[in-house]
Amino acid sequence: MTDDLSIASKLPAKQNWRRYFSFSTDHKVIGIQYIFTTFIFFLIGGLLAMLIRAELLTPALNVVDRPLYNGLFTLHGTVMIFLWIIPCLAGVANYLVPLMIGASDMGFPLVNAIAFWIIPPAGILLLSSFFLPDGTAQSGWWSYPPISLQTSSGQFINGEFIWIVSLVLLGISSILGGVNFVTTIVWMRAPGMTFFRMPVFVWTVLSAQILQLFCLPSLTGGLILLFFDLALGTNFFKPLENGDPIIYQHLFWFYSHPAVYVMALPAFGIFSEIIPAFSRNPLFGYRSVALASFGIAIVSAFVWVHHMFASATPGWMRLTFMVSSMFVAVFTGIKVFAWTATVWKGKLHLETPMLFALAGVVMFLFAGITGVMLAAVPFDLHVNNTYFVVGHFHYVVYNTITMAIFGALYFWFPKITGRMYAEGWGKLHFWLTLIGANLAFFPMHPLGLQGMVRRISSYDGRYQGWNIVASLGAFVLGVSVLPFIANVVVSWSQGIKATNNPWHATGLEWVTSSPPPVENFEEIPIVKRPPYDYGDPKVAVIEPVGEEGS
Ligand code: HEM
Ligand SMILES: [Cu+2]
Repeated sequence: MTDDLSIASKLPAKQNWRRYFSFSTDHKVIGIQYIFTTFIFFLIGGLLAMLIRAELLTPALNVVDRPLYNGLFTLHGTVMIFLWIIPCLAGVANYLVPLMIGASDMGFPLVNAIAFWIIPPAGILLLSSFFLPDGTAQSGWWSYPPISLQTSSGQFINGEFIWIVSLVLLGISSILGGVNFVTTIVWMRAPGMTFFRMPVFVWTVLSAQILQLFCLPSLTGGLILLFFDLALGTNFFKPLENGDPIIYQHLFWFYSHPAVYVMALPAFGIFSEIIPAFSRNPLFGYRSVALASFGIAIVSAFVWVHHMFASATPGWMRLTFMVSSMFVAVFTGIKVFAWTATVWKGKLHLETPMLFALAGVVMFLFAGITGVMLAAVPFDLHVNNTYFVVGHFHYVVYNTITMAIFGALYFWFPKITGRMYAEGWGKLHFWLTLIGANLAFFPMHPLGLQGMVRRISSYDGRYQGWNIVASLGAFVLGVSVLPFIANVVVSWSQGIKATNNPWHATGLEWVTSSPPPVENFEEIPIVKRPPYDYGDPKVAVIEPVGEEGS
């Protein structure tokens, strides 16, 4: 394999770990800052989950007290969604999008840095509420009024106040990021990089970020009104004062359902890059997969009421949103079909990124089936607020999206660090994750069907069997990150040097050096053909400046 190209002759900036702790406007540094920071929050969110699972190992309340248990699940959910998955994928996209479209950086590098630097203080602020005398917010990650507006003593709730402020800050960060991604993808593509020559990952980021820009203001607006009710004595959502708490649910889910696809679309993009590379086969149905991203984004903006079937929703609304929700399956089905067809005709190489991607797709299928079940109103009314729902969404957020993130981190590790990771440790990480995740989250489905309600710290003894399995699985998941951390730390400093394109993958990021130089490419490449058509991007995609127009 000789991947050395003249285009990559510019040496990467001196590898100095200190720059990752400084204020930089290089999208690659910012991407790594995002990934590193959010991974710390992932570990913290995971620690909260371990405490939850320790409490649920036995039916009685014996590890924490009730208010603390409420705080644990509230902050676990909030941290995992708003400080792990959404910003971590923003970090992966930050690193990759400019490279993939042949740009030297993001459109607004300074805004990019500001969007990142909002996250650490917002996260620390949120977690600091554990040290308040009356504890953290306790009303779950939705923060529904009127519960979020009450304490046992009826006083002003500091934890809830902090929760709202940090969520608004994180929302501002996401909006800044969204503006930047959309601008960059629309305006900064290299000459010849038409929309239908972009890698599918870029399509998924574009659709996810447009969706985010469209929907996030609704949540931010809702949170500000909630803040007014909490701190300034207004009555928007207080039922006893003629307010309407259901309006909050609409404002909340108008963003928070699409948020699932802000997270899932880039994960689908990652699958669409990894699976062809390790099948040595172009992605089947590129155009359909690319366009299905927009299909998913559009449909998922109109399904939010499926979270409110049990909130005294009128019949016509239930019916409409049941039907629209099922449409999501059409577009995700297109993608699953394309990945299957790519693997079907391909020559499989089962290295760690591919294992994570394949397992992620299979478990997404399972999550999709339980999702369609939940979209059916009669079924949803039956299992609403039970562990069936918790099981369903952890198959999405962990077994699909977190798996995709790990796949991405292994896949682009050589590009990011210039070194190979250790395959054995990667496989160990994969198997521990696969076993742990299924042990932890599968049992939640039978538990929910049997009637175990979510957000309870003690439960009826007949539920204990499956709960022991789930807790053991959670502890396996806790251990599973250790080989990953060891692998990253050791391989980053001592791994075998990586070539420009160790996986024979397509896409402009594999044409430049590993790691890429400061402005990504020696000169901005001119794109002649879509990379997914060919096995070797350096031959197919790039032609030197001056030969355009043939
Ligand atoms: C280490 C692996 C994880 C374990 C063992 C775990 C476990 C749990 C459990 C047992 C609950 C239910 C608590 C209750 O209702 O009393 C829960 C809730 C939740 N989890 Fe996880 N989880 C994990 C990872 C994740 C990840 C990666 C996400 C990403 C988004 C996530 C998001 C949530 C959310 C949103 C809730 C709902 C919180 C609420 O009810 O307000 N979890 N988790
Ligand atoms: Cu939803």
